[in-house]
Amino acid sequence: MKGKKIISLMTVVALALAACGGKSTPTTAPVERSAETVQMLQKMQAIAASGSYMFGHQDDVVYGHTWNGCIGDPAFEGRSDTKEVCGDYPGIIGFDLGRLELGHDKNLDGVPFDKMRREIVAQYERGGMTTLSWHLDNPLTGGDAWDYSNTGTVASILPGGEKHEEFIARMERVANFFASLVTAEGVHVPVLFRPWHEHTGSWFWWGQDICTTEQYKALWRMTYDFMQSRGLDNLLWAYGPGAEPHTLDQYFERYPGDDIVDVLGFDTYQGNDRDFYVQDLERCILLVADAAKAHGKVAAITETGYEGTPDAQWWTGTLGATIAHAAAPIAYVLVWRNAWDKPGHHYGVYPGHESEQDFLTFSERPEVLFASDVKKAK
Ligand code: BMA
Repeated sequence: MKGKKIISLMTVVALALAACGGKSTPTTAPVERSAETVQMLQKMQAIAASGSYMFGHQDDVVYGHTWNGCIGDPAFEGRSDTKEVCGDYPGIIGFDLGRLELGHDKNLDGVPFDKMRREIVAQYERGGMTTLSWHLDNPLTGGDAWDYSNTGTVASILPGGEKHEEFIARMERVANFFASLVTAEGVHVPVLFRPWHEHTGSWFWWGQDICTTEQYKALWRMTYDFMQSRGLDNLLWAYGPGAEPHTLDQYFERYPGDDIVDVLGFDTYQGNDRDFYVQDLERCILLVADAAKAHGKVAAITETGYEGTPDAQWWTGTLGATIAHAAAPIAYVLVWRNAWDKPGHHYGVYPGHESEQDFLTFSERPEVLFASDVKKAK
């Protein structure tokens, strides 16, 4: 689809108005980021520059290995597997927006969006940060995010595509959620949005072999322009490929542009081969740090982990040691979720896990930041 025109701001605004009824505000004026959003980015820059990094955990406060805080039981309010081990919440917490775009009240993992909103505000109020991923269903086939059966999916939601208007309505729901992230004092809570992730692999419908470079870039641009058109002043943006790129050219092959990206990340997981992971994690850290330096962005490990963490020394011996050895500025490392309903599908720590002591040691390292450390960071 080379040469296909990117959607204009005016078209987006017109479509957004047509789909209105939500809480975000259509605007044609350039959106200025709120002071809090600018501060969040500056804090990430400062953390990375100081040689520290935030510990991050997906879904940390909504459920844990043995509990589900999504059933409305007040007994689970404030719980966190991380806090139960080390006494503090992660510096950055991740949540996933998948199915918000469909108007569902819960995401693909059963997390109610009302609960997610409250937890995003609570994380902000305790001084921590939030990042949001989006495992969204396939808008053409109706399958899930992993349904890459139709290589026309991305084209179908771009301007001119058969699903474009429907997709605009889906983005509207996401924009309304962003607009609803407000404290009791009226502060718009800033969040780091990380859409269209792991696109250098081919397991999502927006992946490498499923759409063209031009389509992928247009997808990003359309998403960004739409959120701008809704007047959102609380968004930072993360570009997060997988571990596939080995060179800066490969890393930036589908990069949508410096003007719409703040954080450069990558996702990689440990499998059976520890040595491979250690080498590859370090290689990716160095690559993303180079990329960030060259483009004036913040680097991060946007997702990692070792499913089940079957290694009692993993936190200091593998993760912490590799980050220390790379000695490159990164703002955070985020490990994936501790699913309460999938035995063995956990990446964080929890009381009683074999790596509990080691996590405690890791958490006590001055460079590893939790929510109260982030609150104090300048
Ligand atoms: C995956 C797994 C899935 C989950 C998805 C979105 O990596 O954890 O179980 O549905 O992320 O959170």
